[in-house]
Amino acid sequence: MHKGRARAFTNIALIKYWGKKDETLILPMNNSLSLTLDAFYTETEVIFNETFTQDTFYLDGVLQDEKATKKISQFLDLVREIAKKNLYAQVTSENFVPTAAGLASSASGLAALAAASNEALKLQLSETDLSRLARRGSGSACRSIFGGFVEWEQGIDDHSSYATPLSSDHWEDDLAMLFVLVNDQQKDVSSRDGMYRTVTTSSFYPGWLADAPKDLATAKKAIQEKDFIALGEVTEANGLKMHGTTLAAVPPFTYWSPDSLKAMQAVRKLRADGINCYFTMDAGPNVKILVEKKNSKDVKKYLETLFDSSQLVCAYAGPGIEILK
Ligand code: FM0
Repeated sequence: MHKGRARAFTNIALIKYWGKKDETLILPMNNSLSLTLDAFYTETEVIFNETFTQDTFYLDGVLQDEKATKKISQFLDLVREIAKKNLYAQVTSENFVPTAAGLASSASGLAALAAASNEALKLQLSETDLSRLARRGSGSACRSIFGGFVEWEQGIDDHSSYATPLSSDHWEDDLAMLFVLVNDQQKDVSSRDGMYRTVTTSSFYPGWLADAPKDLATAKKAIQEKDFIALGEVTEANGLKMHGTTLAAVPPFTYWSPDSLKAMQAVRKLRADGINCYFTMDAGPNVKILVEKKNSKDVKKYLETLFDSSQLVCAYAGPGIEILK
């Protein structure tokens, strides 16, 4: 029996990954940049055993169906290939997210599974190797191997596409990200399907691609200079551009709900009142607000006048993967 356990934290992109140039290897169309956060994480245990006759996957105590297990199995196939061992596994994952957040994260999940597999089979993969491996499970997972600010270099092949931590003199410790958890009845288009539809059909996609490298350079410069306004402005602008591409997809779609717009409006109002904060969104209706730690209480206080306090979660910068005993 070979057993490993690991924890990985979720990350939120400030410069988004949106579109693949290789669907199988999960190579992105552009570099992205994220902040790893402490508030949401996944703990995963993986056991490889000679006696197992198939892969099984438990998530939050519930045995998963064929479809959910298949994604895990395909990822484990990569691990088995590296290990040169043909053993089935039992994967047990727990997502630590606030109840009903709708934030079950593939980034923290696949990063934790990569790290737990490495431990179980004593593969001795470096963090860069783990980032490459996690990427094959879910693109954004390659960034969750590391803490703080992280850049995913798109690369041109499997070997050259991986994430690295950005040196920032610990500036991320002065920052916070406030989550506005928006309940929405509507079923989201998954990020995987959404970005595929956008790349293949949206006439706005070339505009996104033209701007992404400039936005990335602006964000990296802002981090170097600890310029919060510059980082916030480019984060908000880049997120809006990503969401703009979905409107021209065929068929068109949007991740925004009325409450997402309400949260965006609140951010603009706070800024007008002199509190610097900026929003971003991913493949769902939740809104994430980047703010300096010193202002996070004021932002939360104002949002509490508009949303239920159970919908608001304040996160700070988080660490990279952790091996659990
Ligand atoms: O995180 O198809 O990693 O940069 O969150 O599994 O590779 O779930 F929605 C925007 C994440 C996309 C932006 O995509 O896709 C970001 C997004 P996969 P992911």
